[in-house]
Amino acid sequence: MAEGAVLLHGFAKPVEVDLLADLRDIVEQAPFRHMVTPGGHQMSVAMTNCGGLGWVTDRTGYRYDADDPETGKPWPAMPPSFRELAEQAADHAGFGGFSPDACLINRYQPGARMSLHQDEDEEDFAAPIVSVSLGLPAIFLFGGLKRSDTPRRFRLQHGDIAVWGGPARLRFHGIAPLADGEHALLGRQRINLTFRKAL
Ligand code: MD6
Ligand code: FE
Repeated sequence: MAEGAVLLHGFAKPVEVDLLADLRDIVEQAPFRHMVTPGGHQMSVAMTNCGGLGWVTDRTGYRYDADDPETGKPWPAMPPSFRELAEQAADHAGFGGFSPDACLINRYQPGARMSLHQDEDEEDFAAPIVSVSLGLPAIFLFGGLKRSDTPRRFRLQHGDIAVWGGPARLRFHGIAPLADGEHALLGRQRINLTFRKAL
């Protein structure tokens, strides 16, 4: 996609059944919820997390937290199926030694979108981000280092993994409003797993 940003088509397909079984367990312990931004807007994307740290937003700001604010309990552990896939994808993309401590799980229903943003809440920008797409296809908006740079558009399909780091780590990006459809395994939704090293 750009220097430091690689799209691995179908990379997650061989383990889709394991991923979805583990996802079901996570969502039972930490259900999807629509978080509120510091500006007071409820996000159209529903979120949960697994791993030692989870990304959260509320009226006070964005942060990583070891506990789910809804339950007060630690986020569910990152299952080996998730961790191994993320580490292998990073390796494949040329980022050896990636060891994620956070996995943000996004659920898009038709019409949900993610406006252009930078992933900048992590301590260390040396580690890449690994982003797994499952379910309905989406249009990934991939911009530059300035908000005003016109984004390019990439189609992300079930099983695709985007890995980006190095010179691409702070590029603006987002997801266009999800088109309606029906996916054989996931129905009317798209799930995105985003692995990061937060600390
Ligand atoms: C999504 N992804 O794919 C939203 N961020 O649903 C992201 O915000 C993202 O895909 C950083 C790197 C890759 C991503
Ligand atoms: Fe992002």
